[in-house]
Amino acid sequence: RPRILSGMQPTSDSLHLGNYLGALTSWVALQDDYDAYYTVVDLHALTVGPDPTALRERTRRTAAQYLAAGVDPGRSVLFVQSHVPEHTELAWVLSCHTGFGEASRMTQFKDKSAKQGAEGTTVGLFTYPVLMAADILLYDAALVPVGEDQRQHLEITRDLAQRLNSRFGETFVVPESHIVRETAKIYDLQDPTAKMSKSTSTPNGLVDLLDPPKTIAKRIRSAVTDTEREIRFDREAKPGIANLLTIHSALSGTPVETLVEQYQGKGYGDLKVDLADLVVAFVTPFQEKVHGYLDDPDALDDVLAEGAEKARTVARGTLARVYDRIGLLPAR
Ligand code: AQP
Repeated sequence: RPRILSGMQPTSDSLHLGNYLGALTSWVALQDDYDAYYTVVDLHALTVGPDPTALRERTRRTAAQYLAAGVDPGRSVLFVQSHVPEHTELAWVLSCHTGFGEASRMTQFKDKSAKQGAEGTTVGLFTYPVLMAADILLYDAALVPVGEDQRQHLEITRDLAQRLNSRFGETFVVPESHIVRETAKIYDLQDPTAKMSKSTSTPNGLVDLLDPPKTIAKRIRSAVTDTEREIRFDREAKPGIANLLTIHSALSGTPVETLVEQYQGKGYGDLKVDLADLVVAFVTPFQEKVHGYLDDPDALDDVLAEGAEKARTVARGTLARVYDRIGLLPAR
């Protein structure tokens, strides 16, 4: 079976609906047909300067949310990035093949560093995409299920793989991104032209999966829409309604066109109330499962230890291959 890899940063107590619909649902769907590796990328999270206690807690919480969403450790390898030191070792090698200008052009770096200013921006944030490339290339992943915002980082990963392959002979599998068009970008409820984001959304724009259901319902009911009355899918003219229809369709499994027909003659309020019910019906059992996993941290840590063991076996093999190709003297 071809391999896939993906990960999320433990930078928040809860994943949001964008993380879930943009990436996590694909992870769950793909684990039958692929040899899947899913990781909590705690080393990436260091780029935001987290509080140590919060980071440790959020790492477990993120893993618990993968499990609650349906990532099955019997079929997929679930691990924490820092448990596999080969990620940072390969990242160093790749950084020596990444152009300074090339890394400077990454839009996520440009956006985040613009907000933080030159003094607040770390070298870690700058080399973030190189570490991400290492995460992927270490597992010979053929496919990487992510949301639209990661497309550019996937491109640089492919460029690096091809660059080293042409310099040193076949060394890496060149990965493809797997971006589901419909849910590639879930938007902020208060600003439906901006992506829903852990770090930049205002609280009311965000649907955190672990928020109290009442809060979630209220946020959906007060989502920004437009001054018309007609429910139709038009991303340009009606981004708020398009976002609500997208979320509804992804959670209910009803195609957007069918929803539009069903809501003919009804108002925005009807759509919002139904969607709030739908999201609450999803998050309620989800939250119960997450708390079940968090109530038994030993069992959770066992799952992660087993995953790290399996991941390291693959990672060691790839790193040895790379070190050999690039001419590092093997240690006796
Ligand atoms: N709004 C979104 N719609 C669809 N997919 C999304 N993803 C993130 N936001 C949306 C996808 O979720 C995964 C999380 O990756 P990450 O932890 O590296 O976070 P991120 O991409 O940086 O986005 P976040 O979670 O909102 O954090 P911020 O914006 O604070 O950095 C990825 O597959 C991503 O594409």
